[in-house]
Amino acid sequence: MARNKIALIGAGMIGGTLAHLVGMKELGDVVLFDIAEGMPKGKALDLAQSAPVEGFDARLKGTSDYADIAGADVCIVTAGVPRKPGMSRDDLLGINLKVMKAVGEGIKAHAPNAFVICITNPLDAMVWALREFSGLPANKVVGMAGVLDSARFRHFLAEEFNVSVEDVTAFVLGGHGDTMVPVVEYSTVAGIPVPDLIKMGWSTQEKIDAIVARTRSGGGEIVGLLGNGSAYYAPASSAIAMADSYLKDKRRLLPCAAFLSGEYGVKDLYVGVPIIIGANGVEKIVEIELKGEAKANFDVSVNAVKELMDACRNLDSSLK
Ligand code: A3D
Repeated sequence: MARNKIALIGAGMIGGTLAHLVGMKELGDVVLFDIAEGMPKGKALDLAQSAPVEGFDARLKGTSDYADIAGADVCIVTAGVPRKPGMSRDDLLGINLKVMKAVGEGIKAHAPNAFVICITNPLDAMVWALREFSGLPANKVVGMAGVLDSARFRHFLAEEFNVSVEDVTAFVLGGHGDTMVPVVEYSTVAGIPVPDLIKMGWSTQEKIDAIVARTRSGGGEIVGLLGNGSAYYAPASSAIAMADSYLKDKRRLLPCAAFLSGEYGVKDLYVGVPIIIGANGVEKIVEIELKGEAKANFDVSVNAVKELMDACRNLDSSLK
């Protein structure tokens, strides 16, 4: 049986980390694509030379030619520019929209059957534009944000409760921005909801509120500390979890930016919701009941995504 082929569009910090993870997990062969000359080839060679030490078999190829992504099963898109201190994700819109156009056309021409995972920010607008430019069906194009934001939430909750991260489940929904919605009621330790844990004296409402706020600004905290660029280890791990669920038809239920056609009362836009990822891509959009503050925050988040989409339309008249 032929190995899976995974094309990484953008071979920067996340792209390189993705390639290493694909190799270490033996998910398939890797094509690292970037407009930068030489760099993707250098990274591919370096990573290939880690294979004998780590004991994985994967072909790794660096390229600046879209023809090399032909027949890819999965494309993970990180092409574009990341944030610098003081920049919001939305500040990236103009530059990264042009990048999405080039990438969408490249995927359309060479890998139209791929499952596409977009990571480029501002995420919800970029994944929407990428789908428009690529013309792929909406079930085959998703955005990675919720898995990462939930992982941040899970990490902070595990620290607070002093339990294994493995036993903490959490959901962060809505757009990937300051308006994202960590849903406390659906976050648990081994099935025990966080509000019950507060009643049990494991934490206080104030501490959980502070964790929610820290989760919302979790990306910015790392941007500030790194001083140059944004997070890449956890974003790469998160996208790999999504690719793995698709390639192995695992049907994992993960929060991702998915195209909504009426679910959650929202039409024709991408926003973070729980979905099931299997062999057909997005197999199901799971509608959970959002109440009170979570619902209000979700609506704010949807409006923020709509504003970004309008900004994209103003910049590129081919977007409807
Ligand atoms: P970086 O290390 O700069 O890598 C981006 C790469 O894209 C560079 O190597 C560029 O040469 C390349 N590139 C630029 N234009 C093109 C093009 N037209 N075609 C192909 N390649 C191109 O950034 P990074 O890897 O740290 O981050 C990549 C993106 O992910 C940024 O937009 C970040 O803001 C975003 N990001 C999103 C999340 C989410 O949770 C959604 C988290 C972290 C980063």
